Amino acid sequence: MKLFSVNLTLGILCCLSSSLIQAPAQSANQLTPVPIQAVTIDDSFWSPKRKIWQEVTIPDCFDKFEKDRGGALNNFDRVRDGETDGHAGPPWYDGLIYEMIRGAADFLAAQPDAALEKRIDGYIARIAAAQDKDPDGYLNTWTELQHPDQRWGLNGGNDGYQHEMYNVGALCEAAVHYYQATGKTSLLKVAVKLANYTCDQVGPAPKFELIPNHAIVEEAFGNLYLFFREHSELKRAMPVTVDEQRYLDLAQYWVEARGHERKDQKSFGAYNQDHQPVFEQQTIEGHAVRAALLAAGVTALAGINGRDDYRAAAIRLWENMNGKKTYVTGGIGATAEGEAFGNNYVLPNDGYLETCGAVAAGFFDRNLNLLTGDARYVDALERELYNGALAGVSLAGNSYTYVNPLQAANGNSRWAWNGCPCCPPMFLKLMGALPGYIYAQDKTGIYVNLFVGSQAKIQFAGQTVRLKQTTDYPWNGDVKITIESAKAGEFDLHLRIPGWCQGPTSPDDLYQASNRPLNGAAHLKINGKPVALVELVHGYATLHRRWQSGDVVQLTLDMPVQRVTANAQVAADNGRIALMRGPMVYCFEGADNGAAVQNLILPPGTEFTPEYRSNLLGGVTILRGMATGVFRTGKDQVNSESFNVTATPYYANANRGTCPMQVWMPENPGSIKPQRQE
Ligand code: FUB
Ligand code: ZN
Repeated sequence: MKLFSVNLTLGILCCLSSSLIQAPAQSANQLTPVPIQAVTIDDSFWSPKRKIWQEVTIPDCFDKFEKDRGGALNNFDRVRDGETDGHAGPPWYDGLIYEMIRGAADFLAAQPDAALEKRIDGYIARIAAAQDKDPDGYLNTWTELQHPDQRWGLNGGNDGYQHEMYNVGALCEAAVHYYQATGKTSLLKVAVKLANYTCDQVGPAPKFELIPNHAIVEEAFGNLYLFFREHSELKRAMPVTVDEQRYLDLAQYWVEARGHERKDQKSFGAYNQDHQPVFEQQTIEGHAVRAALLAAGVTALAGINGRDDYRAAAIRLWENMNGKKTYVTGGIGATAEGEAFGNNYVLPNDGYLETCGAVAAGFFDRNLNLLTGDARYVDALERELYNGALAGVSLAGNSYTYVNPLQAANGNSRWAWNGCPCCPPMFLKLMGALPGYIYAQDKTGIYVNLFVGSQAKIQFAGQTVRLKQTTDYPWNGDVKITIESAKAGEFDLHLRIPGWCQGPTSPDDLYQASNRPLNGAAHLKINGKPVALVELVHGYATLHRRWQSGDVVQLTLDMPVQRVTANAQVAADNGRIALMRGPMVYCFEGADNGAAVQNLILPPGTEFTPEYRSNLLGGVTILRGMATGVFRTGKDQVNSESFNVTATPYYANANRGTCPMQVWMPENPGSIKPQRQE
């Protein structure tokens, strides 16, 4: 356990008696999420963005899905009408529509929107009508229209491409989220019919021995199990018998059958995490989205079945991913070939980094925080939320990225639509879920995981605890939490102290801030009186007291501009630094710095000053400082000049046309090949 700071003065000692920061009596335990409906976000950073995503992005994506290549929604109508050809889009289009519904449902849960709900109800009616065409409740429009005799990739089908179990998983997620948002069971009825049919068909022999070609359904079936365990009254309303144990059994089969011979399916190899049994896999391999979603599923299942082999596998995969294969922005999946993880520490700055990868990693992080109660996983989630994933949608909300490199000599560009538009739905799923990620709870306490202005009503120990959080995070590290409980109550309040302000944790960390403060970077007050941060428990400062209505906790996280270096084994970043402030990773764009971005060096000791600009990029804190531009002026002549330069948050890159962009900057001229000055 890491000592954070010791700061005992006389005054502080007095208040320690009533607000003791405790060491844990037991190891970290599993956390329970606080549902979206219990949290209202009111935040200067997130609220305007969430409004754009709800009012612009969701309709934009649905409009584009409706029109794309004959219409993703029309696929359901074609099946309903008995057509036998003409599927629009790839086989995973059904899944992307379901993912859109899940994402939109979470936004609806936070902010009701009658027009959006009506639109989704219309889609659900078309989905249900397509399913009604099949006596078994099978529903996968690509297979039904193009290869009706090749369900599950059998009879010579292509189970690497068909995505049927992926589609089933996305449907189950959407159904549960739509019920939670609206109380409507329409999509749930479709989902259970298809889930039951899948359980009838797939599993250990004599059923078809098959695993999904793309993970998602492992966690989805685990959650469907939990959902019906907690809502047994809904089973009566379902059109088929619900035995939720079957969903859990099949989810576990899908994890445990990987890396083993299956009579009905050839191995997918490492591409689809099928090269070794999951519990033996030491490193995270293959297609990054599949791998992170599988690991998220293994984590979720560990929370349900309590099994150590699941838990250990999840932690092992995360350690490898986070410690050796994740970019400073949170991006994963370095190589375009197979959209895959590269080898340990191979993190080229012009890497692939699909938006879906950052989102999937965020889900994995979040599940591990719930499983272990450890804040380090929220540090990783936060990295995704403010950087790698957030970059995926333009500030206007209607154009998108598929890849998110950290260096683009000719600039990143955003597309209006893509042949594989998988990223916007994944983005909406993560950002839709945000209200439910801010807080968590266990039997004895409440956890403040994210610093987001919000009000929460948390059912805790027989009462409703009301919390109000106010903050200008991520631009400012002041966080105020007011307890607005109806009655006094004794409980722990756990505040995450982010890794970025704790100082280096180990020399092997993938990223370290060279000027990161070791001590005194976080300060606490309760009702105006300083409280010593003696030690952190699993990354949290734990405050135990009998809380009264009106109690105020103030957390101040110092936010110096930090020069971050990568582990020396990351060859791509040797001699380079990245700038961070708080959770935010910065980049240098041509829009501010001219085409000279690749010629800039930031010598050691260069100071950067934060300045908030309300009229830039929707309101951002920029970093201003001096850099040295190094240019070739003749065959062997190199000139250097000092420049005022501006760094902007990475997430906002590629919003001002296409221009060069770079995150990792050299510290000395030896690390670059100077270009000719234009
Ligand atoms: O296979 C479905 C989606 O398409 C994946 O998640 C993305 O990586 C893209 O390949
Ligand atoms: Zn994607």
